[in-house]
Formats: sequence, structure tokens, C-alpha cells
Amino acid sequence: MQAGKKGTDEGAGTGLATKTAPKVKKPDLYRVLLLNDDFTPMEFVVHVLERFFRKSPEQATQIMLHVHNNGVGECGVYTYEVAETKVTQVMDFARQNQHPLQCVMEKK
Ligand code: TYC
Repeated sequence: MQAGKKGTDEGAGTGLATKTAPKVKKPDLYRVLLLNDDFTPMEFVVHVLERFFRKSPEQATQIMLHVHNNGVGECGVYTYEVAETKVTQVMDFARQNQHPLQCVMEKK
């Protein structure tokens, strides 16, 4: 569509001026979740939250304790590709350090 003709089909060369909705679809969003386990050290989970989810030490500790007490907790909400990258980064980092930490994504 020609610049400056948002919401019409003018400029498409059809000779018609049919009104269409502006193409501003909100992207689907995905929650990235951490799952509790009995073996991953608390400090490692706090470090993951600081490093990959840009949480402050206080926020990271709060989220880690929520996961520890409730079994699951939200680290952040992202578009599909960003969420997928975060999950891969966390799973690779946990595996490198031989911790069983699990990270998953779910559609909001
Ligand atoms: N439950 C773990 C422990 O007691 C800590 C932990 C918290 C592990 C959050 C995973 O996603 C997790 N060491």
C-alpha cells in the first residue's frame, strides 16, 4: 500500500477506494516460565533471571522463591521468537552447568 494512504486501497491502482482496516495487528505473546525442581541451586536460578531476563537481584530472588514455593513462575512475556530464544539460552546454560532446570513457553 502506498505511503500516506493508510486505511484505504487508493494508490493500489484499482480505481477503487474501498476502506480497509489499517494493518496493525498485535503480535501473539508468550509467557516464559521456569519450573521448580529439587536439585538446581537457588543461586543458579537467581543468576539465570538476572542474566537472561534482566531482573534486578531483588526481583530475581522474588521470582525464584515463587517458583520454589509454587512449582512454576513467569520470567517474562515476549513475542514468539524472543521467547523461544530465552528458553533455548536457559536450557543450554542449565545443561552446561549440569542442572536439571526446566524452562518452557506458553501462549498467553
Ligand atoms: N527448589 C530448588 C532448591 O530448593 C530451587 C529452585 C528454584 C529450582 C526455582 C528451580 O526453577 C527453580 N534448591
